[in-house]
Amino acid sequence: MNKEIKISGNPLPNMPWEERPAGSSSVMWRYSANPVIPRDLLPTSNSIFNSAVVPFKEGFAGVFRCDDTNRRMRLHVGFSKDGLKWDINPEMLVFQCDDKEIGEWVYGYDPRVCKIEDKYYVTWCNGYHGPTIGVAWTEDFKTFHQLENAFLPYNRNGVMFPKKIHGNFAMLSRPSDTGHTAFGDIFYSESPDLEFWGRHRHVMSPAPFEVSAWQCMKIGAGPIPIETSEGWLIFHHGVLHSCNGYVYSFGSALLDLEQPWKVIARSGPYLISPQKDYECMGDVPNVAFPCAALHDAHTGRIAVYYGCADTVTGLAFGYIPEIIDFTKKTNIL
Ligand code: BMA
Repeated sequence: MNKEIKISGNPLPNMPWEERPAGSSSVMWRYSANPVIPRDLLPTSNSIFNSAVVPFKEGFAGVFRCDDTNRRMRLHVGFSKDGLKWDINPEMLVFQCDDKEIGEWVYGYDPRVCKIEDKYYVTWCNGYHGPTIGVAWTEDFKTFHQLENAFLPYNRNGVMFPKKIHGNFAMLSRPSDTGHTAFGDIFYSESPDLEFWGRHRHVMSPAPFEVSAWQCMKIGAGPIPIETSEGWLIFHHGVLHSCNGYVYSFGSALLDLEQPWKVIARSGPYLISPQKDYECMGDVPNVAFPCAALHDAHTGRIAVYYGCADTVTGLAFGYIPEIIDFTKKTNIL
């Protein structure tokens, strides 16, 4: 492990962890007891996937995508002592909102949770005349205050940075169309107040097919970026359009610390692609879709939570310095 890389964040000795299996040389490896969250953890859940977790108090809290047995896409709050066994509230999350029109619930999916100073910000794909980015904050995971949607429809995969950049809140997003979008680049935006967003900058396009096919059709940011001395480490999903449909894998990239729309390096190979039964079989086969990560700044350990086949939630482990080395060594820029 490269000891010179500095990783910001607190020590997190109680995060979920398993060492790399003997004989494996993979940069990231799966939790041996995957899936960590089954589809039917709630009596009313069809599937629980593409969800967000953060350290909270002595343990962990999260906002989970739970599609119910009407197949309505909803968000639920959950808590865990160890990040593995989750207690998810059977009642859906209801946001408080001063503006009736914005606060009217239509659907919500693919949440991210980002801690900035003393608040936890939730961003999610929010139904408002099509998908756009909903934004809310909480301090206690009980009351959630919904703000204005960040962007016009259509947009998805809104991922905030864990600190202000140039004094502004910052977010990655992926402008799209009404659904199952066949294109998509990652963009960067800033806001002084979480209401007005601007200074939009282009970050990354899909890769050329002959260079890195797993990310050649569309891409989107996943977990909250991690600040390191080598740049912001991000994990992004990428999509390949096969003769049998879309295949979702994920890889990594490093963004400039001061100008995060500038990409320093981007992995050619994927880190995780759908290969296990629970990633290849389910409501949407062949999907590995990361939305959150826990990391221990002291040891460099990281645990990525990813949706599997739009049905269950999996965990994959790695060491941040090794992932950074991999990103640089396989850089396709
Ligand atoms: C994307 C989103 C994700 C989903 C993926 C695969 O467009 O809808 O929620 O995991 O498709 O179905």
